[in-house]
Amino acid sequence: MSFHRPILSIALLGLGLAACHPDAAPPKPNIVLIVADDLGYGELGSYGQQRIRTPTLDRLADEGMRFTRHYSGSPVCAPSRATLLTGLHTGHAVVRDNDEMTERGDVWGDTLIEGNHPLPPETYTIGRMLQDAGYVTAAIGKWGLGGPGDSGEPNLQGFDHWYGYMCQREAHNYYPTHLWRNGTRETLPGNPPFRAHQRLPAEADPDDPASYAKYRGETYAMDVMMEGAVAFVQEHSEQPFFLYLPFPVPHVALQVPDESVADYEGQFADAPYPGDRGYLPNRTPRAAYAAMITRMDEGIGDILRALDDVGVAENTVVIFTSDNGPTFNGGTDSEFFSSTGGLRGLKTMLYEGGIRVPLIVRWPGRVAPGAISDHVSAFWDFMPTLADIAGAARPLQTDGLSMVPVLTGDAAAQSIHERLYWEYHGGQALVSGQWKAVRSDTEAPVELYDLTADPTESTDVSASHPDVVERLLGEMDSARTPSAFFPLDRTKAARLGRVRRACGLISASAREVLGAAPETGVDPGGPGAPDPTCTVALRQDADGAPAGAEPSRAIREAFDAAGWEEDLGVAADGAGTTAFAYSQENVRCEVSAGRPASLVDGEIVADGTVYLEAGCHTSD
Ligand SMILES: [Ca+2]
Repeated sequence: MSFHRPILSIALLGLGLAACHPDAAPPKPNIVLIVADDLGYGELGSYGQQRIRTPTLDRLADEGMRFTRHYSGSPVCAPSRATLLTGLHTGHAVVRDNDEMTERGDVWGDTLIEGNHPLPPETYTIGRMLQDAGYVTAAIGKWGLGGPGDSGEPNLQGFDHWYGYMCQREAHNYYPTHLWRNGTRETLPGNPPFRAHQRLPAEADPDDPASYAKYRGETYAMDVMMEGAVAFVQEHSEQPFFLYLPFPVPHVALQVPDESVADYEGQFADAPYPGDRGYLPNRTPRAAYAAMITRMDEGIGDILRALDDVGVAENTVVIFTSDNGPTFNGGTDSEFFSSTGGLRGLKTMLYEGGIRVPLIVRWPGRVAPGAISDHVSAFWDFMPTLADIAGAARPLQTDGLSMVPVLTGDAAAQSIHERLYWEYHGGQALVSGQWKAVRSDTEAPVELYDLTADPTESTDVSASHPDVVERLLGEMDSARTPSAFFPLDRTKAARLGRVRRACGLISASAREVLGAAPETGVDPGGPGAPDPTCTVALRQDADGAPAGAEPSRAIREAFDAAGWEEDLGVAADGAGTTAFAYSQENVRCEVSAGRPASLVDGEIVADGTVYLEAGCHTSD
């Protein structure tokens, strides 16, 4: 606790001991923060798991403190990471949902489109906070808060070193063609490109391992990220470091090297998963899922050994948690594994199973080994907690509370949250004392649960406590600020989504026929401008365009194929360019595209351009 240090120094001076301790402050602790992806509350041995082996993390719990009431930032990946890195809950965070930015084109099919909704420039992150406190910082894993070349890149958001998946969609395949090391795209050896969402062909034998050979490569992303984490520890033992490890497992697709599956094969009744619920087929889905977690556990063992080997383990805080609850698709079986530990709900839900996650903290000499705490905490507490651990300046704006008092055995001094708040995809949840209010939609009735008496949220007691419901509803309202990009109102969100997808149709055509990425812009609208709009623009030298390319024709074909109606009242200008408009339900897109006349009548001159300008908006 940094605020005790001056008092200690004065005491030492008074005893005449200062000369023996010229540097009274101990070296700043290193911090390793490991975040699993979709790992449930009940999926570690120390949290009651019976079928999946996690010996390293169980040892970590024995050597540290285990929390029984820790919450992730969101029931899905990107916003959870945003709350962790910025110390703001989803009522205040910039990123409040996964956002694939569909205005860019076929984001799920075109592998050249990477990245998710980016953190804005100059966001104050944990990484930046610890850089300012003298730490060297690294992030290795799945980022999810920006893409190549935009403001969300990890190196622009407080991390000196970065290695991993920039884009969440890419992380649906653990044998990706590439990972990013800082700003460089690094090819992974032996990983051919394939789609991360496929079904087993009808003619394939589901019991034959060879049927699944095409859903893997030679380089398993988790292995090289683990190696990167170990190397970072080995290379930075002389300076305080922050190693942020948002690992992409056990999120689907179910993919893990054979030798790890072999440790589980035959232990469970297992039926082949043909891929009918998303992601990739797997012959032994239960064994594969368990093996993914155990292999991660082994890799974490390698990192802990590296801390021992370079002699910094005693001065390193190791934290393990998960970004949201276990999932329901891709061949997983959360019921079989009791993945939520009996809690209600799964990933994407604001019930406890979607957001309550394991939290283990090992801090030698400060945290009592084997301790268990029911202190209520959440992802936005990491920023002030790490500030205290590192002796960094406290963040000016945070929804979090430092957990250092409870960690260091001074529970009486620990500040308690008056409330915890989440919003996601139109739903809201608020925990206040024993109560939890939750609703799936702002139009839906509020459900009320007494978490003390009913931790599995089995009985809605809203009818018998209307006063509590009224109070918590008011707190939900005051806990948040509006977000233009992530409106709580589902109708508004749907309108924005439709207009962005409409621009995506145009962008995809432009990419295909012109071979270049257009610039896209989105104005999400707001109180003063209620209609969301988006734009697509591209200008390029004719030399760079495919011969005979006609962007207008390609875009028209795309609209026709998607069942849009052309507005025949918009006339072509007849000068080598065309202007036209298409509508579908409440979305209208206006497009100008083509080549200037000097280019189409005869030859193409070198300084000519092809161009595309388009805009879409809702009209109700
Ligand atoms: Ca996740």
